[in-house]
Amino acid sequence: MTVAIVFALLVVGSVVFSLVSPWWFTPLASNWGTIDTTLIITFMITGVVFCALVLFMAYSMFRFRHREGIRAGYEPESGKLELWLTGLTSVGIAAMLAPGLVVWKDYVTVPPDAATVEVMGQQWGWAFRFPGADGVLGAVDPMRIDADNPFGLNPDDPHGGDDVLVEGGEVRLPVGKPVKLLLRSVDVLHDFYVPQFRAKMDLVPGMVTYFWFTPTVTGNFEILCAELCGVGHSAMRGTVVVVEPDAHQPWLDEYPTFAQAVRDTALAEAVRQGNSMNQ
Ligand SMILES: [Cu+2]
Repeated sequence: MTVAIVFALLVVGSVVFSLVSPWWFTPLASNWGTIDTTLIITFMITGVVFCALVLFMAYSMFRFRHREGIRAGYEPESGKLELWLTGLTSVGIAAMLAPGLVVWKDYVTVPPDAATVEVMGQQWGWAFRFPGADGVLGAVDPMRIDADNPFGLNPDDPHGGDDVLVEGGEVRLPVGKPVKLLLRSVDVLHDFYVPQFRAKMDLVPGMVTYFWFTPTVTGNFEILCAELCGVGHSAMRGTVVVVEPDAHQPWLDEYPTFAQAVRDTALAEAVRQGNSMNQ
């Protein structure tokens, strides 16, 4: 009897907690409201099933509690009950999965006008590459990655020279413009996640993954790595700053293109050699 009351109170407490809890989704800042909808549908269905099952257990504990002289009947099979339970479970599972299929189709269908930005993850930070004036990202090769060429760009590819390299963990994106993020990892599995955008995707060494979204709110949003990637995992953070469209290009212009970065490196080397000759 006591356990039955505890079970019933557990249900009441869970429902009350869900209704008054201050912990809920962060405010949405992208087009992916449908992802919230699918999560809420799942939350509702699992919540109703949780309440029904636990209340049923409480009822059974009370209704069929031990009483002198009463023996339990043994009924291992009930075709009718199994049919009902199988049917209801199937409907519940389908109701949880079907909306996700619709949203997933949108998630993997990139709008043709989406801008392309590359995100590069490595233990434990983020870097970004914009395709530059030609709109095409230059070819890369992991074997070329070194201190002077952190993105591993192939200097022979004419598309790479105007690529804009953004290091330092902060990237700015224009509000209202769809963007396709191409994700690659230098070392291990990472996962690019901005909670307010809802969208996320793994970075897998050896391949380029992607997802797209449209930022809908200006402001600063924290990038988290959502894949345990080593001792510095929790420090693998960055910032997406969503700005008005006019403010984006001036910001991008502050960063060097690959051609400039190469020239700067060569210049630095020349200066260094010149200094040592003067000494
Ligand atoms: Cu990581």
